[in-house]
Order: sequence, then structure tokens, then C-alpha cells
Amino acid sequence: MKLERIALRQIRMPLVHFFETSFSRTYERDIILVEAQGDGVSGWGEVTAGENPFYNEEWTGSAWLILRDYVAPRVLGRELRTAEDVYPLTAHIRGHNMARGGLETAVWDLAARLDGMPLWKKIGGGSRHEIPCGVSIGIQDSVEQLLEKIAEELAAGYQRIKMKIKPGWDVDVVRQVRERFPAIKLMADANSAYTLADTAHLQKLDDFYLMMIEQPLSHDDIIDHAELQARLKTPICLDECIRSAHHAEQAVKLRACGIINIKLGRVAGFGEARHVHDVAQAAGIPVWCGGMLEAGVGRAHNVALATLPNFVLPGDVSASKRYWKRDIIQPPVETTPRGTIEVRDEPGFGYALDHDYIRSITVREETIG
Ligand code: OSB
Ligand code: MG
Repeated sequence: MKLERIALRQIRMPLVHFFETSFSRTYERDIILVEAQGDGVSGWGEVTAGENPFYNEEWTGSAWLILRDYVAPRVLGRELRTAEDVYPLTAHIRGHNMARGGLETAVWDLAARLDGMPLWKKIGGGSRHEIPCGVSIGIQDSVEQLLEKIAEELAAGYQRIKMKIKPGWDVDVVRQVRERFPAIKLMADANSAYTLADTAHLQKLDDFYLMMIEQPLSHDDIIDHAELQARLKTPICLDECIRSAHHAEQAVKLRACGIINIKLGRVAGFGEARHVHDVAQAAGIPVWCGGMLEAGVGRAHNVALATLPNFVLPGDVSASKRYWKRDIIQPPVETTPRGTIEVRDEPGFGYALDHDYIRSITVREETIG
């Protein structure tokens, strides 16, 4: 397999409802789609960077430049034995995993299509034909609004609720959610809003038998999480901190977490995602698939990833309609009344691209090679 051309497209899509985390509120996404062309076929990837460098150091603007000037030139025209070759070819670039992952996942999709097989099979998945789904619910304008949203998602069948927390929207809000919904699978995600100085405050969350607390401390500090985990009953789930399988090994060694959230972009694609998965599995740590408010391409890639065996917990991958009035794939990603997404058997990522719609929302476009 050899890439002849890489096309970058930036699309702009308004969210159906704003999404607020401890670091910012998002109304509209700016997403880069990566089309990798080789041997007469196209594979598609999606860059999961946000619009600003607040979740990690990347953003749409940086990912565009890194892809164009550093990632694409290192992969174009090279003979690739497998899609796994993309990761080492771009490993000289420090950081910028989401930009790297945009192309890496496109090459996996291309490889699957060239073999006429579904992406989930190509990556070695297929442990389940339906993936269990949870939802991530952002910080709302009022607790009433949050309770209403949770009730809606439970009625739709979702298996677990993740609520975003930050200082000023944490213990009291979680208490009210628990009072209203005593038996649901509930968890909280802080996106690095706290420090070890907040340990006593975070310990109050132990009263609410949460499944886990996701990334309470600094985005790049595994050691502090180990210290906090020793003082919490609730398992910590690491998100931002785990950018590679090596980080997963370090987190295991330090007992910094009981659960890991795997995101394709954060670890630069399927190759490293599988390694993180394997490290966690060997350590007896369950994983689940995180989300980055993806459009259809990234969403479909997440579904494929979540068919690997150790993705045993409900993830953040949910129906397209929770995010978009119209998604860029056909059909959109839908859930069953059981709160699952059925895995599709079509070649590649398993959905058709809505090229007309993509064209109509493209704000810039560039072809390399
Ligand atoms: O931390 O998991 C996160 C969205 C943007 C950035 C970070 C995160 C999230 C989510 C939303 O929680 C997951 C989704 O619904 O796609
Ligand atoms: Mg998170």
C-alpha cells in the first residue's frame, strides 16, 4: 500500500446543544477530515482535536499545519506493509498525537477497504456485535436542566451517565443527581480541574458510589493521581494522562488508576490504542472508548475500536443525533433501545460518506502529493 495523495478538509458543524467541560463551552465544531488515497481507493480519518488548545495542546489550527507540513510528507509515497507503519514514520514529531492519528486512522480505513473487510476486523476486534453506550453530559446552566437531561438519556436506553464536574459544580450537584437517580451507573469527569490540595473535597465524592472519577488532576501528572488514588475509594479513570502504552504501564506501576479511557486521537491512532488496551488488559484494568464530540467518521472509528475484548465498560460513543442535526455519514450512528450501537459489516468504517453535505460545510481544503 502506498499513499499517492492526502486531502485535508476542514468542516464546520454547529452542535445541537452546547457542550461544557471544566475548561470551556463549545457551540460549534471545526473538524479536519483526512482522506488518504492509495491504490485507487480512499480511506477516511477524523482529527479529534478541539477548537482551542484546552483539552490538550492541540487544536484544529495546529493539527492542519502539523498534518500538512510534518505528518503527510513522512508518509506519502512510502511503501506501507500495514497501517501500523504510520505510527513509527511519524514518531519523530513530538506530541500532536491527534494530528498523527487523523492520518493513521485514515490509513487503517484504507487498508480495510483494500482488503474488502470491515475496519473492526482489520484492527483485530470483533469481540462483540453491539457496543455498550453511555453518554457524557456537560455542565448545564442549572441542576434542573441536568436532571432533565439525565432522565431523557436514561429513557433513550443509555447504560451509564457521565456528568462533567468542576469546582463549584461538583459534590452538591452529584448529591442531587444521586438522590434523584439512586441506582444508575454514574460517573464524573473533571478534565483536570483539581489539584492534590482538593483531596479532602474529592473524598466527599466517595459517598455517592460512582463507577469512577475521570481525570481529576493535571493533564500530564500520573504521579499525583497515584497519590490521590491511594486516598480515594472510588476508582480513578485516566483520560488526558494516557497518551501512549508507556504511560499506561507507568500508571499501572504506580497504581494511579483503576480504569482507563482510550481515545484514538489522544494516542495517535489504532496501533497505539491497541497497545494501551493490551497493557490495561494484562494488568486487569478495564477500558472504555472515550469521545471528542466526533462527526460520523470519528464516531464510526470509535465503534470499531470498542469491539476489542477489554472494552468492557459502556463508553462515551453515542448516537449522532445527540450532536448533529445532520451527520456526515449515512446512515447516522444510531442506538438500540438497549443502549448499544450495532456493529456494521460493510468494508472500512462501515458507513457511507455524505459527500454533498461534506462539500457544503467545508471551510478550507488542501491536497498534498
Ligand atoms: O474528557 O471525555 C472528555 C469532550 C470533549 C473533550 C473532552 C471530553 C469530552 C467528552 C465528550 O466527555 C464525549 C463525547 O460525547 O464525545
Ligand atoms: Mg475525559
